[in-house]
Amino acid sequence: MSAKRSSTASSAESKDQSSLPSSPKGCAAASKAGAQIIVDTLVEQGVETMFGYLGGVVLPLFDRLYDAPINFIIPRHEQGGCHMADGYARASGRVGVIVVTSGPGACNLVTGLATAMMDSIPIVALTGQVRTELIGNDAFQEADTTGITRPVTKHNCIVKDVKDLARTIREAFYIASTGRQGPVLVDIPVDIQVAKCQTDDSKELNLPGYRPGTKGHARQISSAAKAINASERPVLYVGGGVISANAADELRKFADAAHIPVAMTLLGLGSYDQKRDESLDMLGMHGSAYANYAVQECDLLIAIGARFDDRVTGKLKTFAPNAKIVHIDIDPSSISKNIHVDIPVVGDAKEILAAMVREVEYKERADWFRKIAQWKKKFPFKYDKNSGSIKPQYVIEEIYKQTKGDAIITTGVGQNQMWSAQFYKFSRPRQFLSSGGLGTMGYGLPAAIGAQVAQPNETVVDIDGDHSFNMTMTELATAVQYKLPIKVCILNNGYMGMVRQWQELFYGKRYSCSYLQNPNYKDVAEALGAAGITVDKKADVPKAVKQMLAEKKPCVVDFRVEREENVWPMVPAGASLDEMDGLDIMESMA
Ligand SMILES: Cc1ncc(C[n+]2csc(CCOP(=O)(O)OP(=O)(O)O)c2C)c(N)n1
Ligand SMILES: [Mg+2]
Repeated sequence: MSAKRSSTASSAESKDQSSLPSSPKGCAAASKAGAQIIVDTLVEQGVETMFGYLGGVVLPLFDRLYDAPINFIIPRHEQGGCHMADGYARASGRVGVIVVTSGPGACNLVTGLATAMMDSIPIVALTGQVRTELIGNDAFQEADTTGITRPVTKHNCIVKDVKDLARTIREAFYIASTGRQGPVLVDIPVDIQVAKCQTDDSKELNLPGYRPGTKGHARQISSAAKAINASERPVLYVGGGVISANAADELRKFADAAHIPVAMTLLGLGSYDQKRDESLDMLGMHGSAYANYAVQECDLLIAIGARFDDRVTGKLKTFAPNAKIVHIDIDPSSISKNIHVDIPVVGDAKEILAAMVREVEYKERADWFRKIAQWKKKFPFKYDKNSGSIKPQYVIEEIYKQTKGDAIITTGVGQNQMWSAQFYKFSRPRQFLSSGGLGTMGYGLPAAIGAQVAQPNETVVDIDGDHSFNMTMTELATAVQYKLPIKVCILNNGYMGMVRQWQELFYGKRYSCSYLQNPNYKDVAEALGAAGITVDKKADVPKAVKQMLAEKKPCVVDFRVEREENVWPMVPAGASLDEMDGLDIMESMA
């Protein structure tokens, strides 16, 4: 998988680069070209795998990658590559790296960067840029990459002097992976890649304005612990920040020590074992009734690494109306942003939970846990098991059963995503990879590829929607090329199902433009060199899942599921968390 086998440079483009100046003013003894400095700094940062796509102004860099000890994965579209870097980062906890060319290459990154930004995923994106002297001239394939990506990156910059290159890349890794993590983009004009300079081995960072704190304030930790000890009905509301902080162990110890039930956001799934009695599973718009009721009735809500997103809170005014709110977060700007917080604790969740566990007391809270058990019994996630058609929830349960709950799951966006969150029970962090904040259709397949690259020994299953899959399905060719045995389960309802559900419920069943004709996915899979299976009978589901799991090639299974199934429960947009639709429908099911 080295760049050696994959890179092909056109001689015309190569010639163009060779005419570039090689030693800028102000650089002492010329020793290393910028492109080599980039590669050496990536290796120094521990990069073993990266994703990216060729183009004129990154040819000097790709030439140096030819001999580099770095695995290189070439997607079929830069958006796919960025989601791969994102899936790699989420599955491994490391920084995902992507390199693309200027103009169209950089523009194609925008959706991937915004996806990573909204979900706080560490990515370093390197983009080629036209020669420094041409910037602003509307040169061929010039785009204002830093301007375009400023709102969708944690930080970005352009390197205008080769002497700054190594330090800038080190800083990019540092910024991406510390504090509230996120994507960082470094734009590198082609002349800077060619220019030679003595390297800067000092490894010193120059970031006076960026000092993310990690230790929570001791007094704030004590007041939070005091509030917990005084609480009769506490609930933990846990987000993706706990996974980013690698704090799942500390969370379990803390929840056990203080005896508090745990509700998770979509991105928080996996931070606490859902098989445990104290798990309330997911909260929010399509969360469990028991999580939502518990939040509405709690007297203390302890948010950790979560940001009070509207899909979680419903109507803000009536969210957790009886609760004092503790908010533990690394990002001070998220404190009291959407909702007033009574006790903020700013810092790293791992350290804060480890400190807080020493100050909390175990309390039985028998009435509270009894009430929760009743809600859990009365309102489990449910679907009609007696239906003759293939219910999408049944497919997910079967995948759960046959993977023994141990697969890495990625998703598209829509109903497929919500059912995956509801019906696959996650037990460990970095097991569920989904675009939560931006809600990017097309994320599932490339993210699965990135996850499989990061975790070659795990089973990686993309549970996808037909239309989500349509958006990036060309990446199946990437999975085939790199022999990545990912599984894709398309819950094929023919519809933009989640959109159709809203049209059914809120637009009088006027299904305006939410239906598209799909290709035969088995044929698509086979044409791209993968295995393909079509399932149109309920009885064939277990056999197909078994065959898929045994398949050595990438495998696509087209499950022709019930077309007009809905996701329940549902808190309509703008309603209070306890105003859930569909509970009666769920209760009436066997
Ligand atoms: C890139 C993008 N475009 C549009 C949307 C809006 N949207 C949200 S869900 C959805 C339908 C998804 O359809 P499908 O992938 O088939 O999933 P289903 O809901 O049927 O499971 C759409 C269009 C989106 N989230 N992302
Ligand atoms: Mg669909």
